[in-house]
Amino acid sequence: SLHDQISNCFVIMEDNKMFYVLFALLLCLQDRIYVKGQECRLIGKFDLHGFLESKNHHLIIGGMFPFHFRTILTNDTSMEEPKSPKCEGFNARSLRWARAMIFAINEINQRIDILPRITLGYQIFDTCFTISKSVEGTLSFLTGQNETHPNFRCSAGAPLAAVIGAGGSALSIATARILGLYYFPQVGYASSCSVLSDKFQFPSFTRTIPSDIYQSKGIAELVTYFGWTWVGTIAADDDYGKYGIKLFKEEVEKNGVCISFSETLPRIYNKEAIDKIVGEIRKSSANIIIIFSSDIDLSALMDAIAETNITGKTYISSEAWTTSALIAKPSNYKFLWGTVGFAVRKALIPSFENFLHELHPENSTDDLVYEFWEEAFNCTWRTNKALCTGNENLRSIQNTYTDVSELRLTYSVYKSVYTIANALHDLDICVNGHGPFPNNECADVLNFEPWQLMYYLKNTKFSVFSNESLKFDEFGDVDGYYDILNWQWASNESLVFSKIGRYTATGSGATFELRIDNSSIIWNTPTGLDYSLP
Ligand code: TCR
Repeated sequence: SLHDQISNCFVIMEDNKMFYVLFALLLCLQDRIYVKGQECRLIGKFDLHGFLESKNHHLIIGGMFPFHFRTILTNDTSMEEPKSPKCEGFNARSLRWARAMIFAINEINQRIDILPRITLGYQIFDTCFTISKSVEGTLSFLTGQNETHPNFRCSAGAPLAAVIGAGGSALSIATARILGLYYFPQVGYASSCSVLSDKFQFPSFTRTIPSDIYQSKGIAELVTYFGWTWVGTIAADDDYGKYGIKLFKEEVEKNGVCISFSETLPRIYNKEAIDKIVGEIRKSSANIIIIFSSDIDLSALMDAIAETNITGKTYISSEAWTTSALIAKPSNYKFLWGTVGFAVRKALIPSFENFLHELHPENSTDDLVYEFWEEAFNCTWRTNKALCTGNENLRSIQNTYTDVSELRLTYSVYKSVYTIANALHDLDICVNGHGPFPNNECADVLNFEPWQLMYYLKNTKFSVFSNESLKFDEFGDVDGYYDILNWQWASNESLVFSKIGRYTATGSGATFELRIDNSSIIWNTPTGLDYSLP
């Protein structure tokens, strides 16, 4: 009975076990509403948006991207059927990331040296930068249908090989807990939180972005290098912000650096909380402020600072906002110039710019591209006022989507696709009798189990654009490589991100190296380095 199942469940309530429990409960629930002789009923509907290309392909790669910034809060009355929330705030940067995934898949399908007999399709979902949507997407991937019932795999088209995503660490953690139960391969392109290296909790997670354990240490070394002893910190209220700042503090406190204030950004917009942080920045004599946050969570604070006259502070940025157009916008320049920040490896991806320009709503299966078009060209498809015609040209505008000057996370997405394709390739070229599985058997590329691909994913090694070779350590992590950038005036109305040094952590953190070219830095105070005790 339901009661027995629930009481059995609680005995094993721990970490991933908790998800087994949740699934058991879902199945219990299914039992409860299942009346013998009648059809199964759906107990809730998903509402997921994204891109799908699955026909005539052998395998599918799943992807998750934050095409929107948030879900719309609704007052839940429990008087009607629950509805999956709608999303708002279009995020053009992540549309570029998703296009990089599609671009890489197309490229691999054309190459004869990787998976020559296999073509890949994709299914991409919008996470709206929320955990709930990421979990919806994960369950959808696993069931192969827009249904909530786990433990079935009834995919209509080609089978799903692996999942890319889910974006922010908090989202990937939720996703990885579910996928981990099945040992289902997941490759993160943006989730840098150090806890994801824990293979006990996240056995099937690997990533192409380095763990923040390196970045936090790097920022701490930077602070020590410049002799700053009095700093403030601001963290996003998620795993990324909280762990990032925690590791940073642990590192600098060893070196006698003092923390003047430590603030947390509100998750949902809240004027009082923002004003309190602004007040703290103004009041404090610390002129160095370290901010660990995604650009999405940080933008409200920056908008609030822009309305004040606070200047003369130097901000140290974590990778997620160092080159973000959401933060690096003209209204913020007067107080953000001089910012010094970490950024992940950058690449030029040949032909990618043209591919971005090929996007058109009429060739797309989802409303997302219509929504993007309306924003990009400031027109609408619905009324007669400023009607979009479809003849608008992406080449005529400059926006976050078309900007290919700083392909960093975009490049990380590209590498995630290549990681999966190379693992699949290795699985495919296995010779029976020499394979890694019992009796030296191989797996069949058209019909393998998730854990079999996991074996290859962990062991794959390959190079990208001949100058970067990629391999994963036992924690599914890559080496840490960061550019250190400084926001400098290019003219009196534009800023450039100028490279002033780099930080590398290799051999799973066995060797570190910080290199800074002091003379190339432009500080936003006349005295520059003079930021010591109050
Ligand atoms: N890691 C963050 C999320 C994140 C992000 C970004 C979000 C990173 N970089 C750029 C938006 C834009 C790095 C996390 O949560 O792990």
